[in-house]
Amino acid sequence: MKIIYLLVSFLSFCVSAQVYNLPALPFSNDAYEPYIDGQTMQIHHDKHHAGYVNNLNKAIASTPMEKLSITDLLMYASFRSASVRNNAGGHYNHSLFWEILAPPADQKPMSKELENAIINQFQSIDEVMVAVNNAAATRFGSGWAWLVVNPQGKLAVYSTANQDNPIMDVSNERGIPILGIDVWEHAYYLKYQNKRGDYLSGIWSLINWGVVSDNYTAALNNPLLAELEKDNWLALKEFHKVMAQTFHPAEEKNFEPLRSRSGEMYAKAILLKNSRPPETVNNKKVQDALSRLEKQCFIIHSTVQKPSKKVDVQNALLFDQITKAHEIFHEIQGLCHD
Ligand code: MN3
Repeated sequence: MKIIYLLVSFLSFCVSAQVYNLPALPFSNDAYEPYIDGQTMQIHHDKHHAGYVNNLNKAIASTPMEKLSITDLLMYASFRSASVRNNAGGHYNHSLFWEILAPPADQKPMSKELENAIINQFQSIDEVMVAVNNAAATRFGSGWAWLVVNPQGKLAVYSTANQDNPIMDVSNERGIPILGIDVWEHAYYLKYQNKRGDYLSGIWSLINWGVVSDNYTAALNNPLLAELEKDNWLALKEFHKVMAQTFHPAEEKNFEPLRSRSGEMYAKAILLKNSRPPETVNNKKVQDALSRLEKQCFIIHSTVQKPSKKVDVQNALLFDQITKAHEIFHEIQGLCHD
């Protein structure tokens, strides 16, 4: 009995204490030389990546985020704390980076499927490497350069700052990364110092195109691509933020956020009405709901601006009005996810 109790408490300790784990490097630290030195690999993996994993676990501990997948944490990064955004990104990005690197003798060749796609879009393998290197070389400060599959199923090259990546809604360009190059100084400084270009020339000798090819096939078949397409409506997200930050306090009888931001909410409703929805949801039903939402936000803003001696009565009216706006908003969201 005691053993079972100990076992259960040990297991629950493991589950709650460590949601994400540091993946082991597939090769020894010095297997990546001369392109990346052993000490850099060791510090990069054992210290930097481990730090992202530990801080991510701390940031989500005892919150509903413990139950979300890493892609959920990334996709809605704009709604998360800086700590979740940076550390979930850091963990995801480095996990991908270790997967695609291998000493030349351990690499597998590129698939025909990926080769054809690259030649179709970039003319040659060399050209895609030039495009990624340009993105990496011109990234100011710390960040990443990416080869992604975008929501249209095409290859694209992007770069993002810090530990952001194209799965995140904070990135204007969305897609599933299949190759990522770390251009933080911690990735190369010991050996290359300020010569980012030399690091970028060397790193291609370590890219395992076989793994990148597997990532390409997996990305094309990943349902996340369709989610990214629908999620790529920035005006809807901008409106969602104001709505969430005014409606939820109002539900708790705090009308101050709504009273001070009704003008901003109305302005964002106008921008949303005039924005271009993703192709798959650009239909009459959605357009009609957008018009109703704009009118409803105008009504709310007019109520806020009216002088009123009976604040309780006006708050009750405002609550009815924002509840209606909130319903129309969710109707639009629902139409997006049918
Ligand atoms: Mn790094």
